[in-house]
Amino acid sequence: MTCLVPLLGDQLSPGLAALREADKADTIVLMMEVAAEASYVPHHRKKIAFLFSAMRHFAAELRDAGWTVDYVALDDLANGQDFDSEVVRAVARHGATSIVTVEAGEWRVIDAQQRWGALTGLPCTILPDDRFLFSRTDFADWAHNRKRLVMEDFYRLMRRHTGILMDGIAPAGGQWNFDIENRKPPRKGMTYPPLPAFAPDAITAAVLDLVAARFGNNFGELLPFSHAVTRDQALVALDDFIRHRLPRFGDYQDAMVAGEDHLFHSQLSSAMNCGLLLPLEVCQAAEAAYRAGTVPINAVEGFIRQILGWREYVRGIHWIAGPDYTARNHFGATRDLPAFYWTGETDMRCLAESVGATSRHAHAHHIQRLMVLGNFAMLIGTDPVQIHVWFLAVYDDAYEWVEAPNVIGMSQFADGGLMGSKPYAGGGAYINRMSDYCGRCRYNVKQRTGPDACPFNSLYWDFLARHRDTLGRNNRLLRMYDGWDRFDAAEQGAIRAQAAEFMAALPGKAEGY
Ligand code: FAD
Ligand code: DLZ
Ligand code: SF4
Repeated sequence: MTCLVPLLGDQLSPGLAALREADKADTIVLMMEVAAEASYVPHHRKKIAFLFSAMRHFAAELRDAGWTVDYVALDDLANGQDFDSEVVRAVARHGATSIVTVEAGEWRVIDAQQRWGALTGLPCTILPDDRFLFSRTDFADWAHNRKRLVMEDFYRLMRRHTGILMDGIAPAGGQWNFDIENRKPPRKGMTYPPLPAFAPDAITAAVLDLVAARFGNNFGELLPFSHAVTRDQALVALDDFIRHRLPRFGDYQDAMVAGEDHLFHSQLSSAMNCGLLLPLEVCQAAEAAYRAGTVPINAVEGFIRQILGWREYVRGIHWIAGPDYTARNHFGATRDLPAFYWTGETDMRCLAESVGATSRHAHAHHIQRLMVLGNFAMLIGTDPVQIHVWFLAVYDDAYEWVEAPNVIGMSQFADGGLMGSKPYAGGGAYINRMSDYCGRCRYNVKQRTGPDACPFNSLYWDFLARHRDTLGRNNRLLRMYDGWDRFDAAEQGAIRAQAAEFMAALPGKAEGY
């Protein structure tokens, strides 16, 4: 009896359900680098390198722990280059009699997993992915019959459910949420602790060569490469964050600073999303620092809310929304994604800085993603599928379960409000308040109209005016519509003309995308 355990690129956890249930003596773990996954969207080169290197290191660690691992590399001559053909080939190679796998984080890949039984004629068990803190079914039960899915309600449930940051039945620090103390703008002259850097070893060096040769034309800078690619390195990165950045995480959570790509963020999403770190241990490490008195409550609560609250919430939304979620288009938006999302060639400094960070690191922090890149795409009426593909391709932490709700739901409001109660639309004033971008921008953030006016300003008002039919009765937007109504007709006309002129001059799609 031989059991085949196909293990996917984002399942790099020693305690994965399929490994827990398996017997080393009669199990073959199958890991597959396949072109179909490396190219279903045009991934950033650093994302591919990160994942392949992490996969290869994980395979080596499994072997050291006594597992038999069959690792199919991308350039293996017989590689069929998709999951289905590799599973079929491995079954024949090893004379497997059953298949056990853990449910993937994307509908597309779950479809494949559901085919493996019929394709091979073997019993195929698909286990739930229990590395999360709330199961798919528990989330569906929570969501059932609720009029609105409010993240804050879910988050409080999760605090009680896990006991994290709880003093008995009361929230630690006497409050559930310390957001009011967070969101400070960046201070001039502030310094930011450097990130730990992990020098590529021989395994990573081979992957970097492979990616340079095979994906040379993909978006993004491959070098320098200093990602944590093993669990041990990811634990070092976690410890470094808790010591050096978590204490000020809350205060400057929403800040943006030119040339500073990390600020006080953890940069742990890529390690968590591929399984090198588990969300529970990350929350526990943060809580331990708070209990030891080295981290203030506003920081630790803000950080834990992102993981215990947002991360679990978006995953739940992804599963209840179903496979058609990424096709939603509440505003009927059709514009092509402007080429500068791939090239960074724009004189809007906020966008150029955010695309630049993305290109350098396959990473950008939350407010760059939400209030610059996502916001701009929504204001100009970008086709949600195109911006979804962009986000899925360019970030090293992007898998559909987490990317799609954030993009289709939170940033584009293309789901009409399943995920959030209002669109995250903002003008230049918000970006100016939270960043130092505007100072050296070619545009004037204070102006709404005229040749130097910040495009975000006219686009913001035009977006509200354009969608008054659908958004005008949203209670959370009434104040914004009051603001619009205070402009006289001439000013409204000038703002809308300015927006129309700007949008007409936007570049089209980047060549090849
Ligand atoms: P920190 O700021 O240090 O936050 C700590 C952790 O909280 C993160 O590592 C992450 O695991 C979690 N977290 C925070 N916010 C969210 C959120 N909204 N959803 C889920 N988890 C969250 N995150 C991804 O992991 N993958 C994505 O593909 C992704 N796409 C996004 C697209 C858009 C348009 C937006 C607005 C947000 C997206 N996010 C995504 C959420 C967030 O931007 C990233 O998790 C965060 O920037 C990762 O950097 P960090 O580890 O330094 O996070
Ligand atoms: C993102 C990605 C890439 C680039 N390549 C692979 C791969 O070659 N093999 C693999 O097992 N997984 C890869 N992944 C991750 C998957 O595309 C997919 O996103 C997740 O497995 C879905 O949960
Ligand atoms: Fe962005 Fe406008 Fe500020 Fe320029 S002025 S950086 S375009 S918000």
